[in-house]
Amino acid sequence: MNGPEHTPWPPEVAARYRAAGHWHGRSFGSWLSLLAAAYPERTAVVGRTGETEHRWSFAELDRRAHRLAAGLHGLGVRAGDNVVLQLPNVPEFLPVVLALFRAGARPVFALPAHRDTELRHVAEWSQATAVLTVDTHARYDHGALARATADAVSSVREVIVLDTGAGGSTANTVPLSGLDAEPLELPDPDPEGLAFLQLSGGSTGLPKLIPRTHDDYLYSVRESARICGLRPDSVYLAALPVAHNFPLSSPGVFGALHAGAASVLAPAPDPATAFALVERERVTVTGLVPPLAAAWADAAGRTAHDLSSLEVVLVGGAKCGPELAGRIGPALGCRLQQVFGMAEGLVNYTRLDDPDELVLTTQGRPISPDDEVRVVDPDDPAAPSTAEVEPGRAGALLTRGPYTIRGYYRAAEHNATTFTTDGFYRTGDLVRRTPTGHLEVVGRVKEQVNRGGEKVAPTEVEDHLMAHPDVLDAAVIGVPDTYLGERTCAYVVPRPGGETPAGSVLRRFVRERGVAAFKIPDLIEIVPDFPVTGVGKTSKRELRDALRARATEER
Ligand code: J2J
Repeated sequence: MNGPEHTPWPPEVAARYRAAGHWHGRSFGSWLSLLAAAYPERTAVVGRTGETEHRWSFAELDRRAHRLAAGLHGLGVRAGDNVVLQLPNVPEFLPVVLALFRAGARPVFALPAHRDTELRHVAEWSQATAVLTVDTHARYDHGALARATADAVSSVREVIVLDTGAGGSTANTVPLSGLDAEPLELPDPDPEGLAFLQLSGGSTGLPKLIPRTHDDYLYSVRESARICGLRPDSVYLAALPVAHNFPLSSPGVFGALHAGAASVLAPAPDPATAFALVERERVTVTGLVPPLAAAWADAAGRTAHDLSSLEVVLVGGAKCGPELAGRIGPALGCRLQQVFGMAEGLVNYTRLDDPDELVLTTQGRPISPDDEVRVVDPDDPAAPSTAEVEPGRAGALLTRGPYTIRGYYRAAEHNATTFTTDGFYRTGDLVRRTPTGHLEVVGRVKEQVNRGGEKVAPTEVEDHLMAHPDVLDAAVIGVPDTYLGERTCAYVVPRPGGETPAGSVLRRFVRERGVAAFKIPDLIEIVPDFPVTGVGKTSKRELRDALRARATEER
């Protein structure tokens, strides 16, 4: 844990982004105040907390965010504090996040799937002073998880829990409902300062923290709302976990707020739950990962629900191939918009007026004319931004621009290899660029498995497996899967002379170490040695390449 919290853009570049009108010099708090003044009576958020249905107007959201900011301040939450946030799709998510922004505190966006190891890691890395969570969600006691995190990480002073009536541990925690106080005049945070920390999908070990500023993020939110055609009478359905960058900002709940539109928070993304909400709330736009889009397309033909309000469905997070892309629009009676984004910044969208050919075969083009994109030599992990491949050839995607970070949070060493010396972010994605500037994602150069949008870092899972006393070595790779696109396969070499652990034992072992369920290997192959000849003393990376080649050959 070293290096700066956030690597600012060089002053002359920042000046250019301001002059171009990308950065408005406005904080999230003052943005919300403007929205509340412009659309006081319009519905901002609809959702359910336990058995209670909420429908809050912009004015009500603003009021709640003000009162909660004062309550957080009263509890000792101060400007510059990091607060780990783990909330499912409940309406409180929005006032909580906006209140933290107003208090100058920075939410660290954990996902509901995260467990002990992830929460502890992000709390430690961010030196969080509080954890804010829900009592119980999907039968899991998040209050207990947050309390355990606080007990393990000495910087965490408070655990704040949203009571949904679902029960769970609340000992030594503060109820969120108690943080309701008369609004205070709090200093407006610096718009060019850190607003929040997103979690990276991660390719080496545990997630990195992504520092985003008010100015840079709000630029991407405004432009996303425009590119996705949001209007005050749009209705956005947050089907995916709302803390993720995609449903948060592409165009997401923030894009909807910016447009004066309503956000409906779905407790789960399955067709039965989501279709009922689409019908009841007349949802016009949503965002899905490819496996969900496929499930929705299949279910649409059988449903009795009226989906006719749907205008646009965004699909991204993982590659949506032309076959699936071609089915979505006709099945759901709407326009498909592909989105290829990343929490580090760059977001690409196909445009609503793009020809079908581009919408079906590409993942879109960048939001901003000032997004700089380079497609460089994929075989050189240290390729400079000048090492561009010939036009139309596939290469590694590098990018910099007005909403792409210049460095991860306190990660100087990692930053030295993940960013070029001239400030380009090495996305790790393999892309081809069309003459129109659209990008087609054709693969990856980074070590990551993309399980239908959920990102798994092989080294992280290997480390968990190797913590088992009977495991000598482990290598995790992605193998093709019709539903998820990819799933994880762990090759495990048992320790000589020890027991040979069964796959089910190892899966339970990894689960009990406290990791998000999507990281538990889908397949485990116990092998006497790595089934690779000609690979002697070699790097894990080469080993994984060889295993992947073999797995592909065997199919
Ligand atoms: C192929 N790979 C894709 C796509 C993301 C909008 C949408 C998604 C994310 C996201 C996001 C892909 N085709 N259409 O933040 O704002 C893979 C790439 C990328 C990584 C980023 C948003 N869309 N990917 O998925 O930070 O490998 O963000 O680098 O979770 O997902 O993952 P993440």
